[in-house]
Amino acid sequence: MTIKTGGHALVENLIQHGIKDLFLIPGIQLDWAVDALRQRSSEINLFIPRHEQTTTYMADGYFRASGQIGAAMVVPGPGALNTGAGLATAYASNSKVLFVTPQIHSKGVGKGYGLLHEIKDQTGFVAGLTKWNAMVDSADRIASTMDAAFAQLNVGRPRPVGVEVPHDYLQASVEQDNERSPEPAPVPLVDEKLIQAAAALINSARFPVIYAGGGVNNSAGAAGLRLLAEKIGAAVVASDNGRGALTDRHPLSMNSLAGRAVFQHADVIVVVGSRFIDAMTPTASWPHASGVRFIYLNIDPADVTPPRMPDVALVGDAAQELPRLAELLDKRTVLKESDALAVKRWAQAQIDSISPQADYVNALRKAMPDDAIFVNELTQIGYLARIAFPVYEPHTYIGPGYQGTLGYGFPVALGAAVGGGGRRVVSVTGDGGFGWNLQELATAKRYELPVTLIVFNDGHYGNVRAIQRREFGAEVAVELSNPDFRLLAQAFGVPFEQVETPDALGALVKQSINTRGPVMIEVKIGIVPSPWHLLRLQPMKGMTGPAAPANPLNEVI
Ligand SMILES: Cc1ncc(C[n+]2csc(CCOP(=O)(O)OP(=O)(O)O)c2C)c(N)n1
Repeated sequence: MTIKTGGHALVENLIQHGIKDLFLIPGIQLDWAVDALRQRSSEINLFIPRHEQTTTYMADGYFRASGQIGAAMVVPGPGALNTGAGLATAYASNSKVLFVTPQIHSKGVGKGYGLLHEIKDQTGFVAGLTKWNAMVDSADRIASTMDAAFAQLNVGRPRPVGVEVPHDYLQASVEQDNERSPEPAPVPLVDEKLIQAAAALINSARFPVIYAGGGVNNSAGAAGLRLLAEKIGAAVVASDNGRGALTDRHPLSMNSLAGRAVFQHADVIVVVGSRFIDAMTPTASWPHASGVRFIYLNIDPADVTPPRMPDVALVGDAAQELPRLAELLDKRTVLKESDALAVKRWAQAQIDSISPQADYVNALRKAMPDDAIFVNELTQIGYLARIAFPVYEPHTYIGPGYQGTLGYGFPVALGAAVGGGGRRVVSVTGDGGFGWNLQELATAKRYELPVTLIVFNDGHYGNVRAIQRREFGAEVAVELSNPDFRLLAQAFGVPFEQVETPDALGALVKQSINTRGPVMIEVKIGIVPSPWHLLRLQPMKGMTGPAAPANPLNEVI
């Protein structure tokens, strides 16, 4: 069969690979692809946000809510550059994002003529933000290059992939590309001897503890994780990306603060699907001290290398390997349920001392059904929410990963709303971070996306201000001139409320759950206490607070 243009070949390929929703901003180099999309509009829905950065953010949110590939397409050069923060966040969060951008004319690439939207080394930019990238080298090879991109998306560690297509290829007539790439090979099983070595280490341990990262959610390893934890009755400590892999209703499921209490007694730590790297220093998240042995299970061989020092390194898929490991373990109860609950209460008491943040987080959790999606941000309530917001199902808690991208939350929430199958998405943000994407109120309204947007307004880049005051005793460059948020929401046709208490916020969020379309809530807030000494397995340098109460496990282990 002859396909008319490269644009048709591209769109045909997206449809063949199951892409049903596409986040797109058009422009001249994409015209032939976009017209092909128009012709196939009953098969692919187009979402057209108001800034190119939102295309990759939405694709990321779409993947995180649905587990399905999120696809984004923009023009080259400045258009592609605009998507950078979204791609970086998707990369840091292990999201399957397909990024497609044209190139300038194939005969001009790399020549520096200054063709429309030309930038030096666009391919280097795409390569730097993806796990795999390719530039289509002839119009007839659009489909096979896209096949290769999908093969990469569907195997190994989930991360964005990028394809560049010179725009003349999209306009050219092309033959059906018969040289199609083969399906990806499944991830091989870990050698049985290594699984046995890991099992022997766990069986001989006095107090093994499990640490679960985003890899467990990504590989649908939740069932295997639960099997492993329940077989030996060991605590499961979740990283930010790993939240929800084991429901927080489970007595053994712990946040990183509770994790401190169990890690202090651990002699074997099983790290599953996590980079396990401290946020600010190039060291492991917990010291490889003498007397503590480590087992790492990760799909990416790079993540079992130094500074981690595995006693046993398993390179494989958590979903495949966790049941194999659980099978070889002796049934026992490492941590009694009553002791696990005592640890959780110990952590909760410290969380509850951070007011009003804890009250806001509690109000949100109470107002949201288990399957609603919470998109966290870098804001005062959001920091505490990393440990204070209980997560009950995989894929219902979204954070920015190690990228810590201010402003990512609202646009990612919009994508999560598209991919979430009608579930409500609650997006919290500071007034500073919201400023990155005010214009996307238009996108929320246009597609009537089920997003409850909560803006905590303290008139400042509050976290930066808090650090400046602590470190330097003075503040600079942190004051904001905000619009009147009520008028802003009205201008976009988005329903708006303003509140000043946790109870009032909870009531509005609850009411919003069954509302159609977006709702915006502004919460007026002042200076609040720092929660930082409570975050992470080991608090960041300089983040001190009141001494923690005695570890309840000291008495019983
Ligand atoms: C892309 C990006 N730019 C800048 C920062 C640095 N940063 C971290 S928090 C913050 C201030 C956030 O202010 P706001 O959104 O108002 O939240 P608040 O702390 O006031 O609650 C800034 C500028 C960042 N993390 N990411």
